[in-house]
Amino acid sequence: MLDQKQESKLANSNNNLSSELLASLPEEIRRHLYFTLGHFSDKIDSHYYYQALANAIRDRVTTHWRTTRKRFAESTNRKVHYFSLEFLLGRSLNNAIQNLGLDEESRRALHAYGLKLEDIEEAEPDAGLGNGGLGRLAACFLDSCANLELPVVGYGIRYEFGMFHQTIKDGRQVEGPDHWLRDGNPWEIERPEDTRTIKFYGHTRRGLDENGKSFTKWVGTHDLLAVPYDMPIPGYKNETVNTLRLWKAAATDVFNLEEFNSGNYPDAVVQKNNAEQISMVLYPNDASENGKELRLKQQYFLVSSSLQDVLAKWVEQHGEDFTKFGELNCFQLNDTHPASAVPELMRLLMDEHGLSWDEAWKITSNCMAYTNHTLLPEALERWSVGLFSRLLPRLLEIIFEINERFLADVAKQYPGDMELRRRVSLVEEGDHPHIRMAYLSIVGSFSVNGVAALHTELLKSGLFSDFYAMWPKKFNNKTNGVTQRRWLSHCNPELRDLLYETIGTEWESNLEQMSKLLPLADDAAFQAKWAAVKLKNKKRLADYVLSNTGVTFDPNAMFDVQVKRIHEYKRQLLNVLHVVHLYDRIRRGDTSGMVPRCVLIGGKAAPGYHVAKLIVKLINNVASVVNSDPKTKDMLKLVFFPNYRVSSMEIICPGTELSEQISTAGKEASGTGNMKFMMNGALTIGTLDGANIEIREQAGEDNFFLFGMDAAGVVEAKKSYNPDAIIAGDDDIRRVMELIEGGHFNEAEPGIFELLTKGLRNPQDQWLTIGDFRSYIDAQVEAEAAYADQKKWNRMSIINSATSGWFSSDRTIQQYADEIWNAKPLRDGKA
Ligand code: GL9
Repeated sequence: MLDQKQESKLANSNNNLSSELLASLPEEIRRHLYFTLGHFSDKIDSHYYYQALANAIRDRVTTHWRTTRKRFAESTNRKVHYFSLEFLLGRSLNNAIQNLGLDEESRRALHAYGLKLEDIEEAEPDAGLGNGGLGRLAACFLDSCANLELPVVGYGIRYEFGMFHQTIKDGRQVEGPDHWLRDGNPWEIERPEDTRTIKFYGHTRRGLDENGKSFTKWVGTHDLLAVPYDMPIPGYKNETVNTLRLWKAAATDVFNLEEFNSGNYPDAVVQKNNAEQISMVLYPNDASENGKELRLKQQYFLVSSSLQDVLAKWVEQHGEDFTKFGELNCFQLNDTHPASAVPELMRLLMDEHGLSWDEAWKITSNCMAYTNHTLLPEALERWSVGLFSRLLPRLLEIIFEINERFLADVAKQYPGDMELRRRVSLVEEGDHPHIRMAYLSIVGSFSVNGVAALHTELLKSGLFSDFYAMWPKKFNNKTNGVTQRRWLSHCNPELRDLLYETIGTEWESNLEQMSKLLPLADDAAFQAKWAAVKLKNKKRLADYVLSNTGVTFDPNAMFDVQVKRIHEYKRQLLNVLHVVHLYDRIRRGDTSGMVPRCVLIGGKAAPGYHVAKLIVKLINNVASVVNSDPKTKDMLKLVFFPNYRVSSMEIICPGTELSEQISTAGKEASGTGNMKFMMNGALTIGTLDGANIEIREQAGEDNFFLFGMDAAGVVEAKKSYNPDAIIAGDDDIRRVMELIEGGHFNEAEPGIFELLTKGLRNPQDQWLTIGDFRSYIDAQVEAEAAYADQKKWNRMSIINSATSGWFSSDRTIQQYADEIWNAKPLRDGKA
């Protein structure tokens, strides 16, 4: 034990520690190689050098991290807690180097060892703690919050296994584990002192305490521990470092001593394993839930540990006075996954801190805000009442009471409307009643937002119309955005340098500056530089495709890309149909107006999503036929890019010329890949869906290849949809269907694609793929005509980048801060 004097001396010396005390980067790398990693050999091993450099860079983050935390703790600004089951961070090393402005220094330091920064970066595994758009959005948001110096903490789960690793065997997806933590993670710091206890199962007990006050207790529970690991989120050259806190599950006692002493060693360890299971693996479902108990446990685990964390810090500062808690805290719920935050905050305030229902409700409903990310009805989370009552009995009681009080209000506002009460009830009645998590989120929040203009309108007029009628002011739109630091500067250094030379550097923290390119759209000299950058990026992508698939892409062909989760509504199938159409034209010698084209499709299918996996197989089969046919060789290539992830998008996106955003209108809430492509100068071929609409508005309709029905048209068309008639009446489409149905792409495995072709011909086909096919073919012809005129294409490409300013997540986050959070930066101006 230290005495007081020693303690204060130590604290003082800690205060004096700062990055200035660190040696030069090459020396720090050497020190970490030797002392931190015990790497004594002279052999150059990129794993050790990655670890050493990452540690050295992290040391340089530490001082700003500490000052930001201090500023955060002492600030009286409203604090925001971003709750998300997913943070799809990708790699951290380059991000930190870039945001700290240490690029040159790092390069020089590695050069001394004969190493290149790019090669060392490759040794870092992606942090794949998310499925797709929703998880990557959370990561872009954290970056923008740090850039804007907002007091925002991310809260999530430290999954031992991230998004599965995808390989392709005989054209089919095979899933493998993603053990991203195997070699250690230099970007996290364990904080055992902030460990929290989480309860499950048990029952509630009511009674009077010694003062005669009634209490409710959740007892007889199985408890486990939540141990936090913090990751630094550096802002862009502003000395701010925010925090992402990820929870790991652990057993309360590593060993059950009784079992252990009675000689039953294996049983003693079982408890530990059961507890740790909760943070073991990310659920790989895209936009659909499967009601698994473990998933609900994960959700509650995140919510309870994070809320306890925030409350504990509040009590440290303010004691048990919660009057201002709602005003000074805000919880942003990333979809309904963390929706149990509503009843859990109620529980903690009432059962643990002695507040009344009314006091607790006033606080809770004033600090929760909910973002909806999907319109697909099958994606709306519902949890069975039976499961809830077993796992979280006290929370269920609270949900029932929220519902009772809510329905009583509805009855007052709309007397006699029983049908309305049934529709809006938080409990879906039936043989197996369920809790509607979206409704719980709406009732418990002061703000509900969609993620693109169309999406929010559709929420208001459709899915949530009853709630919109009750509380119109709760609803608002926040169109998604992406961070230009990762999705332009970092991933496209060639374009970054051209932008530096042409319009300066301000766009890195204010993307609206990109509009300075507009006057140059027709400038021949600038166009030449623009085209040269694209060509370099296409060569880099072609190398990447070759080394990952063995297929050669010709950098002079048009690079046509669709990367995203494989899902019927995203219509990768429509893309394949078009490739088959081009293949058919080439074979028939009908190539007039056609430009050579390389098509890349990538993405993961949820392991249990049979149709999506079959689409992957079709893409691969079509690719192998097309790529091995001598007739199509110079005109058409198709690849399925395996294991699509954040770090592959960083190479794919800059090399893309045509961005495929071809979902059935009204289904894609926003999309964010569409924005990354636009920033990097790709042109979009797309439907009037999600943020495509806003992309087209910004770029101008002449600079966007539009096709297909709009959302209203889709609703209308479903009434009399007849795909067979469309196929019979259009020779191009008929020939495409004949090739696929005739088994041309599956000679060795007859019949395997029947499910897909029958789906296309089904009048009930929700995705109207055949219905949009003709219009899609025509838009592709338009794109080819534009591509054939490279001057025109370059002009359109420059205009797309120049008008992408709106799609920075800095803009999105500024709107969240102003319009929902009422949050102010921790300090004004930059250092
Ligand atoms: C999604 C929507 O489908 C996207 O359109 C949207 O851009 C993102 C972010 O708001 O959210 N909702 C959703 O469940 N996913 C999305 O991408 N799915 C995955 O993240 C896999």
